[in-house]
Amino acid sequence: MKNFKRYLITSALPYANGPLHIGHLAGVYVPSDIYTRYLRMKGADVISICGSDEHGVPITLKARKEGISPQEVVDRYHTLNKKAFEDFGIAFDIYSRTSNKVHYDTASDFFLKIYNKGEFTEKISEQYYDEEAASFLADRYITGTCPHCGNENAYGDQCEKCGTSLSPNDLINPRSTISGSKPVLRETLHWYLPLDKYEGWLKKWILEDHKEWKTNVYGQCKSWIDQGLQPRAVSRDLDWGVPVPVEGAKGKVLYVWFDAPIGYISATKELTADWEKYWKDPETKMVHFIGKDNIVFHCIIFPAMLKAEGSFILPENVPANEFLNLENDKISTSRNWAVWLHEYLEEFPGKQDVLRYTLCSNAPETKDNDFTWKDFQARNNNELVAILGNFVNRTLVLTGKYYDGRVPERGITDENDNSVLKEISKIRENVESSIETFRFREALREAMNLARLGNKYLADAEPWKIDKTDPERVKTIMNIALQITANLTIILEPFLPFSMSKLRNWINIDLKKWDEAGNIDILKPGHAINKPDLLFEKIEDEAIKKQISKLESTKKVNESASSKVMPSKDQVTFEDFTKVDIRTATILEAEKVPKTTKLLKLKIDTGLDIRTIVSGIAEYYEPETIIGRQISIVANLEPRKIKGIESKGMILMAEDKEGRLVMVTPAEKVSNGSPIK
Ligand code: B3M
Ligand code: ZN
Repeated sequence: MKNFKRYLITSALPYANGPLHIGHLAGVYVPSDIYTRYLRMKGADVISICGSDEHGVPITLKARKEGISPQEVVDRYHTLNKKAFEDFGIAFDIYSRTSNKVHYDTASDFFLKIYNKGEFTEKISEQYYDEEAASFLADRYITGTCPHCGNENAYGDQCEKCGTSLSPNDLINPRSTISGSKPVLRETLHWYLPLDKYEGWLKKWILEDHKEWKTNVYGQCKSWIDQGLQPRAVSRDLDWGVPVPVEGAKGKVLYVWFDAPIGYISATKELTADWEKYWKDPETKMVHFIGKDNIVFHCIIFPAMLKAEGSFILPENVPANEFLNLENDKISTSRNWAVWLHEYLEEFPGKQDVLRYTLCSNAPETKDNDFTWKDFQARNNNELVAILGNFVNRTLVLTGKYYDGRVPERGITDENDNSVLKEISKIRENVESSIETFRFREALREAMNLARLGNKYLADAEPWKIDKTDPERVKTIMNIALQITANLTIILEPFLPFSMSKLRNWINIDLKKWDEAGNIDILKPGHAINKPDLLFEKIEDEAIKKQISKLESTKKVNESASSKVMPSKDQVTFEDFTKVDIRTATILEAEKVPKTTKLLKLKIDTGLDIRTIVSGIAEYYEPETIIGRQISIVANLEPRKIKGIESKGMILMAEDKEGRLVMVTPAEKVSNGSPIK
């Protein structure tokens, strides 16, 4: 394996159009944070870069929906997400944003460099245009039917149902997202990155030179390349974004997927004047952490951009994860189906590590996975509390009790002690090899195995039973338990930084270098430790129920929102309204109209007269059950003959979304003929 001088870690820039959720965390930010913390503990020269992606249609659509400016949208979510990342302990060196001046300059320069080399092709093409809104319809501004799976709400850039990436012209029955109208085609000029030209190079670089990439990543790249690469437009007709920096490009901005990855470069510039060594020296290892929907952009398009520009290094690896679902349903911002990070932090204060632990244990590394609150509770109660917390607590409490908080000497060790000591000395390699290959769940499992081992060691040795009879033996046991504890503070630090910092305080040591893991003499005899507290607390059913019922109510809200409500009718004047004579009446008699299934013949007291009305409610009401019922009628409707019976007026019924009819009855009894107005 090549040795690198330094590391540049990037994490996908989240769109600043909504809050962060557990899907983002499990897919991208928890893994990138573990990796970064590990490298820092190795003493590596490493920087971790992230920031808000503040351009693109997702932002302007959100602004339109809320009736505020795009800048207001990005300001709101940039602030919210930056703080949530900090509070959650995601240790970026910088969390920047793509509306910064340095980013505008960097992205423009990048474009110009490629432009001046003559690498872009310019092309006039016909694109969809919304005449009502006077706007071209790029990406998500257009929806229609997916030609692959028939989903009627596919976007112009992607079908979220089947995951296919699309262009607006692929859509069947395209509609404007802005006005709902049918778009027309109009000519427009754009700049294209000729990916076809890079196909041979990409094929070699990825399919031959990077066979070590994760199978899901490699597979997606291969399928893209095998299908043949097409030139990709890098500009859009939009008014939100980095303006295309050439003459004659008024009203055109860089495509968000052109400017966003350059955001990694701008953020590095903002972080350090020495940014070039991270981006231009081939001895830097660049790793992109992303979710699976970003693979093509980071493995094909951005590398082609970097190659076209010519002075930058390429990523060494792109460890993309699959998706995390929530309680068996796809996480969705628009359906509010998510566990939002900022809410979690409020509702589970001090429990960042529990979520980090659950998301890493269950990370969607090779396939989509499911987050459930029950699993979250079980991971906390059965693993963090019962194994790690229990072991650490016993060790520290007994050390306090037996030795007044001083680390005892390790005396003669028996066979079992020796095998435990041997396990400790192997721990670093085990965890490290998994982290280096981006298998973080496995790494965490290995690290937790040391806590498991410690827990079992104490339970088997039962020092509390022999502290009077064999104090020398107990010293040895406790010394070993303490060395395990000290090792845990190293190997669990990347995963559980909040808890390990507490634990270091209790055992009174500073953060150790990663390479100290495996050392069986970290704590010297006589070293004083502090009084411990509980490392983890049990999470009760109550707290879990609360979260589940929160999701249940979201589900209800979604169901009623998705049920079709009749579109509103055209306006009428008040005068028109007063022409309709609506009043109360009482049913005196009711019988089925022979040879029909739907009709009832009703005799009605309208206060004005007794009359007959034929009504299509037989499927919903048995005649004998409605006699005496007070109802509302339209009294001045032109009489009609129905099945030979003259019907004078109409009974008012509410029709629900299933088409069921329900009588409209005054809430309290009133005299017949009372006008309804
Ligand atoms: N904003 C897309 C996303 O959140 C995107 C990533 C940009 S990384 C340069 O899926
Ligand atoms: Zn589809």
